[in-house]
Amino acid sequence: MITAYSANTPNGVKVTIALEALGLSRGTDYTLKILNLSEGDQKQPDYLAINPNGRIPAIVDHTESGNIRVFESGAVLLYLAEKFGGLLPKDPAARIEAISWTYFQTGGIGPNMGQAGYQKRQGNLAVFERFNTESHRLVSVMESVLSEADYLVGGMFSIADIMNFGWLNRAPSYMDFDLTPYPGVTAWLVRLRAREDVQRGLASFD
Ligand SMILES: N[C@@H](CCC(=O)N[C@@H](CS)C(=O)NCC(=O)O)C(=O)O
Repeated sequence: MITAYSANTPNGVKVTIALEALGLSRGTDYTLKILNLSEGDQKQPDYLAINPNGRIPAIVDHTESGNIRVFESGAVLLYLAEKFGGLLPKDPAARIEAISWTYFQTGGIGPNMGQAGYQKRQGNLAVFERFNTESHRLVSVMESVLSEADYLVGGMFSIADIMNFGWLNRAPSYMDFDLTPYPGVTAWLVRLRAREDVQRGLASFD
């Protein structure tokens, strides 16, 4: 049994989409605990014992030999993919490519889009522009792949897609990100949104 700690945010939806895509059922295979971020649930001592960084998502795997905590969305998805045997290509080169796109998201897309949206709302337009420009550069890197492929890696839906989908799906509303120059990324978003596991993962927070 897995307990997932999350919220309806670009990082939070990754874990519920992954759990659903791996065929796990809410209530039977996993429990979802939704944290109220504006109330500061993520900074409470009981949650800091699960994620010392005080952010969502995180999971606890209640195994026979004890509880295993996993924090940082990339680590969570990698753990789930390895444990349940899906969402990662078997071929070693494609597997590490999927992990590379996972780091690409946590080191690039996430921080830059997060800052762009925040600075826009604060009215710091020069700072927004800096993060917006870098976000566009990063999405153009995704476009270079997705203009010729349905998924980021190995012709299959993987953790690489889920990691980046969380942010790309929200970017237009979160930071007024214009997807028009990226038809491959736009088609990939449409493809992913049409999947039932993605829909179930997104609906977990309704
Ligand atoms: N690098 C982290 C980022 C996690 C993160 O920033 N989560 C946000 C929600 S999208 C959060 O918990 N914010 C609340 C806070 O910072 O107190 C990951 O990929 O898990």
